[in-house]
Amino acid sequence: MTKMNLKLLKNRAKEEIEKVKDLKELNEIFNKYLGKKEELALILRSLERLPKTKRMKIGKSANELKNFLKIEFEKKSQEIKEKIQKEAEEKEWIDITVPGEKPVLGHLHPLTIAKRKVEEIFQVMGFSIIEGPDIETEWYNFDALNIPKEHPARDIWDTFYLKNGLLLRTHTSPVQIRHMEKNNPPLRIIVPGSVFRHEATDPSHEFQHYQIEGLMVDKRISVANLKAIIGEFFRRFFEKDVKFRLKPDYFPFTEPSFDIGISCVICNGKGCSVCKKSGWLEVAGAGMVHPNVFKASGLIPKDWQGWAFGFGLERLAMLKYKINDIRLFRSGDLRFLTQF
Ligand code: FA5
Repeated sequence: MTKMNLKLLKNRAKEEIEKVKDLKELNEIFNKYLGKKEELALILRSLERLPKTKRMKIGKSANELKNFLKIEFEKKSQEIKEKIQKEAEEKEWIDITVPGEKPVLGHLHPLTIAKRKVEEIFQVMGFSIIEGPDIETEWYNFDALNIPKEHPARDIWDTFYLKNGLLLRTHTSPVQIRHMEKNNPPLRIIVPGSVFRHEATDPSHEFQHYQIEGLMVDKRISVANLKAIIGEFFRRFFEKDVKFRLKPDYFPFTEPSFDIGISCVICNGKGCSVCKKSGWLEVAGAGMVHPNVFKASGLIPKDWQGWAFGFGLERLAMLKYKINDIRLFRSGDLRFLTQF
């Protein structure tokens, strides 16, 4: 073994280390040169057989080479690791100044917004919110409301009958009876809920819509109370003074009965396509609770007076948001829904 051999070994190792591309390859070369049974180890072990002076000289050079190679391997290993990290950083680079993409969030349906507004207004005026079943008996939907079998009013409130004799309620008025059966006056309730009708659809009619029933019962309740509450409700719902009127109408469960109309909020009562040029829009039925309704609920008619109303929630929302076709509410059309 000569110094010359060590120099050749050093150059060969240097060259190979330089060419290395990854840590696996580097590890293989490390073992090749510095492994226990490999070239340099063998050289160091063979020194024992050399004369002392030569052994010292060659031994020193071999140890220097060993240290040199260790440093070279370490340098190369560091270089490869930095390269890997740099490449990863370049790949995963994030520009934290780029504006973020907003997640698409849903929002409340316009009918829910309107319903909550109505509920809030009546709650502030001391009304409780009561619910009743969508599937009703004929008794609650008709008979108890003074609409016996063969009464012509059953035709205008025709509905969907289930096979078991039950039906989908046509209005929220059955909840008047259900509530009065279980609660003694004085009463002040509103009843929001779905109702169903066997009816063709058009821009202002759906076969399913929401109603808000109102009921107030006490000792001395009159149409004046009805007018005052409704006037206050309109003012708060439309956030402006709204002209409204009670027009005589007929409902079997109220006497006298009215149609509640408001001055068209779209044309300010001048007459437009929405109000069919009349300047008025019918939004609810109402009246003084009929004695037969008290009787059917188990109350003595001469002891109590009360009024009731039934608003169409869609009609209210159409007027508030200036929507000209009721069918848009359940169309699922996002162009419509995202406006709210
Ligand atoms: C009734 O349903 C009565 N129960 C209202 C009532 C309650 C009267 C208490 C007296 C005392 P009517 O069928 O007119 O009445 O409906 C009431 C309101 O619901 C209407 O003024 C209208 O705003 C709305 N409405 C009625 N039919 C439809 C329909 N097909 N599509 C959308 N809204 C409707």
